Amino acid sequence: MRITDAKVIVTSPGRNFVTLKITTSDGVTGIGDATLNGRELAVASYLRDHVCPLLIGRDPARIEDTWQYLYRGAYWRRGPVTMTAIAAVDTALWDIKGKVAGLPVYQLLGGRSRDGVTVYGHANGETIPEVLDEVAKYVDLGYRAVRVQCGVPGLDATYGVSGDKMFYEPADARLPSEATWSTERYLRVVPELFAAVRDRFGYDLHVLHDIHHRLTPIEAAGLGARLQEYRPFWLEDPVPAELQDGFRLIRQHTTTPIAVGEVFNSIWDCEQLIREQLIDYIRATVVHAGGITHLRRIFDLAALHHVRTGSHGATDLSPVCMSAALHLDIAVPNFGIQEYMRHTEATDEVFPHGYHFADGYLHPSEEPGLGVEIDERLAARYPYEPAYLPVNRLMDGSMHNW
Ligand code: KDG
Ligand code: MG
Repeated sequence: MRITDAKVIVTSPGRNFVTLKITTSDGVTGIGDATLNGRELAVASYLRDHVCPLLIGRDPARIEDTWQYLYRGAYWRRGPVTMTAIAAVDTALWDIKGKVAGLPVYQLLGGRSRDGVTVYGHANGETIPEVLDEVAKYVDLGYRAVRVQCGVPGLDATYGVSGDKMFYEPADARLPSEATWSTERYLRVVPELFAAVRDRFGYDLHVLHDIHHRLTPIEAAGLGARLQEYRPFWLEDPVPAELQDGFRLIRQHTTTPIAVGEVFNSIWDCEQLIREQLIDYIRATVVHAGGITHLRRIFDLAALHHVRTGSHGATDLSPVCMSAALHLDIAVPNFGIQEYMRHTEATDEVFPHGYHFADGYLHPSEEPGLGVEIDERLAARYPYEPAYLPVNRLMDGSMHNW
């Protein structure tokens, strides 16, 4: 069997998605997510212009060899564009392998390690009482874990707080919108938020929070120490993670668990963080960290160092990525939790899939392969729409991290 076609499909059913579809000489098809929010067309071009021509005639069964070919063969290693493109090829090849074997991909990864994949949803609001009402909705839906984000008094817009509660979409403008940030104000409100959540919902619910790269290590250390009594499940992305050493400072001051990795694209972004046990959860994803093959390598390294998984699962990761993530989540020994932001109905129609939510868990599809397809006719009805993530400035106008 040989690869006969590799096609890039860009569609925007409410938001942009890039998908790679590979076809074999036996007529088997596989798909992989290649969406890089706000930079979608760079990956589409990398695939179309530099990867698809190399796939034609290759044996689709040779997943590891193809991964190494694209990684080593590019000469320019790593980076989000390259690794997202490699991920799409890798994911599509796992899909094909599962279909050829007649097995869901998780069976090829060693089979189930658990019955379901614990997921967390996003509860957010401008005010703390609004957040509490949102948490209640998730609890009613059966969620066992909820991320809480609230507006910061005095700031116009805050990361994680949205108008549409169920389908939060941060890439919301044709040019980047500008938000302002005050660490001092933020640090005042978060302990109040946690106190209120624990007061109303007790300690059985897992409560998570995303700092979205905005603090320095010592600020994050202080916040972790303050929140410890409310037992957060994790604090996510406390600081930008280019400087892996920075996390040591956080560790010296708090036992609040730390999660990081949604912007990582290779094992080298987290090698020190994992090896020195500076984090508790690794949030790298199938789509941005080199596919199932490379993410499993990261998860295996993590397992050796008591680090559990907690993959990113925002709306900009397509149902193809979510399907692939669930096959890994159900199989790996060190699974922790999976983020689950629901996609809109239009997105679900373009990407019909077999995974489903029940009682706080997601369950991967039992279909051979990944259990997700793309409806190309429908996809063609939603042309690409330029959309950027916001940028962030301090009160005095300096650029900050969004
Ligand atoms: O594209 C960026 C989003 O996926 C990101 O801002 C969402 O931080 C995020 C999260 O934890 O879901
Ligand atoms: Mg995040």
